[in-house]
Amino acid sequence: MSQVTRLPIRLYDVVLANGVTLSPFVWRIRYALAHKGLDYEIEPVSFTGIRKILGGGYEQVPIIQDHGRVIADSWKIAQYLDRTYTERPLLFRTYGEYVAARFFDRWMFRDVVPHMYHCYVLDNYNQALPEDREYLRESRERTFLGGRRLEEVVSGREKRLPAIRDSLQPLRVQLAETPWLGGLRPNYVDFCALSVFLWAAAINTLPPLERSDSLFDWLNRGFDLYGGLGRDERLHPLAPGYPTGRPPEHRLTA
Ligand SMILES: N[C@@H](CCC(=O)N[C@@H](CS)C(=O)NCC(=O)O)C(=O)O
Repeated sequence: MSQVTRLPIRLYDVVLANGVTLSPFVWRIRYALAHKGLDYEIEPVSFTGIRKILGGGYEQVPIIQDHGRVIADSWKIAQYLDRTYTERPLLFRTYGEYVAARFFDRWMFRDVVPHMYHCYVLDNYNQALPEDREYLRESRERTFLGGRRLEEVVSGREKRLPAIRDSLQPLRVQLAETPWLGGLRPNYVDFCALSVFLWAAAINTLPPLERSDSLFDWLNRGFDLYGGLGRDERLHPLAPGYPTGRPPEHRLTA
């Protein structure tokens, strides 16, 4: 498809009251689009608004609209982008790379994200668009939290953070060996993992990491990718007193 005539892709994105991207699934698609060098415009939507867009029938973001085609689900979108824009850098250079990314994602969404979620679900609620709050409380308490109140679920979270930090050890060990989870360059595994931290940075009022965490070397490089895709002044620190929105000072003075 010619670059000259191509219209920007529309990316439907659930945002917080401050306009920041919330969903880790949307963050990874923002990385995917940037990796492929595709222009996109964000169409902000509320949680309660998802069912009203595109004629109804959609319940989750990300959704993209590209030349009249509508694609929902981050994995389907990533595959669509590779299939459609074959001349652009691939997200999955082999089928094995796709499978490895899916495997990695399954690990993170089983062994890491739910524990983080149980620390930040109230922060999410407090920072959601006003029209989403009632829906978020009701749906989360009923479907994800076994009927428990958000306040009850997050209670004592500071005591749970050390175990969450420990669960990230496979990332640290790998990143001591290779600069990226994708090896010598970032790939979709990096995008998926960085997106989990961007989700945490979007909402946390209690940073999950410690300033000394070796993960920051990779996180900082990852947030700086594509002109600083992960740098937004509205993001919260991931370690106490260590802003996410700005590149670290040593990089500014380098
Ligand atoms: N498997 C989907 C998951 C997408 C997903 O869970 N999206 C959430 C936001 S993080 C959503 O839109 N939820 C709408 C709702 O709960 O009403 C994907 O990879 O895109």
